[in-house]
Amino acid sequence: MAEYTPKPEHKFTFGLWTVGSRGADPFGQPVRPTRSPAELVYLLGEVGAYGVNFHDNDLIPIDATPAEAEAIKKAFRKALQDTGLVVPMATTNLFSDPIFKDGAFTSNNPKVRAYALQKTMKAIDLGVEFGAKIYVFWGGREGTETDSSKSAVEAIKRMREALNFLCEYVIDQGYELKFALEAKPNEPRGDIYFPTTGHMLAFIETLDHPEMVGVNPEVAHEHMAGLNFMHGVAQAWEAGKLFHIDLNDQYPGRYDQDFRFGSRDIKAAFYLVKFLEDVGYQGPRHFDAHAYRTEDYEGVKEFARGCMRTYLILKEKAERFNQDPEIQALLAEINTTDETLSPYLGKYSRQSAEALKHIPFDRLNLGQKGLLYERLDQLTIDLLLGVR
Ligand code: GCO
Ligand code: MN
Ligand code: MN
Repeated sequence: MAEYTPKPEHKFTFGLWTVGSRGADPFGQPVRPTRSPAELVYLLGEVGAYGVNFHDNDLIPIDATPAEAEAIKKAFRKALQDTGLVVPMATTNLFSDPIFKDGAFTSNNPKVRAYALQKTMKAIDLGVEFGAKIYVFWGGREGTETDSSKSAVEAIKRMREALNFLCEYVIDQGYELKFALEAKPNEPRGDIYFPTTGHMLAFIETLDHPEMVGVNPEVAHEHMAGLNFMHGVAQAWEAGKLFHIDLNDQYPGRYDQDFRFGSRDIKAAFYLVKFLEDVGYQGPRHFDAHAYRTEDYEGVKEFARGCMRTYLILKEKAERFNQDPEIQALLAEINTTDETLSPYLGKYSRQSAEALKHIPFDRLNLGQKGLLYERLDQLTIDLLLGVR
């Protein structure tokens, strides 16, 4: 039995805001004391993570003096050196400060939009200073409670303008940085623009530098919308746009739970891990989740270890699925080939279209044939439940 020990090659990362979450919620105060960014890096080093990500203000408080900022950066840098952790991704907090109460890049107020650009440029500089290669945009406040307040079309145009501006900034600075857009349907806004990964993928193609921009899909965000997360990830992958991924778990139809990866829907988590491993996704596996509010920092470590352990267990299960003779025999039987039909199933030609119109098909027989999926699914369940 494998040990499920996290190693650097697994690229397991956590945000400062994840293990640093103090457990506050809309109904209750923080339950855990503040830990400094450097202390959180040591915690992540202890549990075996590969990297740490941050929002500008997770590292440097929004009203820190230059001297305070330098001291924090120094301690953080030392913690990175001591632990060997890297910073693969950085992002901007464009949602906590009251100035962003009606959005940042999509705000109706040009002063707010300009400030959001300024804050993001500085945050990009900070991320790059620590080696970030991926820059995430999560528009937590880019939305509405009342649609009488804003034009939804104008909001899209403003978002495009901001991203085009920031792509040019990155190019102009000579940074080696890619953007990853993260969709979420709601929370904290009543409705957030670009609610799913699919919306983001369509939007990216309208940007001036689509090659610099991909997506950062998050399990919880697509589950909140009742969607199949892996399908969205597959579409992003197929489009060459899976730059980053946020792993956690979530019951559909509930508040934003940010549970430990794989703690809710093991089957969905399995298909996701299997997908990422089968296609050879090389990016970070970022756990954007936090420990239950019931926990102290020992519980936070259990939470972080659990995210990585579950991923590695599911990775092993995926390998077993791929090697299981009975499962593979069923798959071979399901995925039939028929050379005589290949001329019609590829690219269109007038000739093949005309010929296809005259091919006889045994429609009734094809419709009656059972497809073996019950057996296949039960074998998958047996495997996941450890009796296979
Ligand atoms: C959320 C989001 C955030 C973002 C983060 C990085 O639901 O709050 O998932 O955690 O991922 O701001 O951009
Ligand atoms: Mn989230
Ligand atoms: Mn996220």
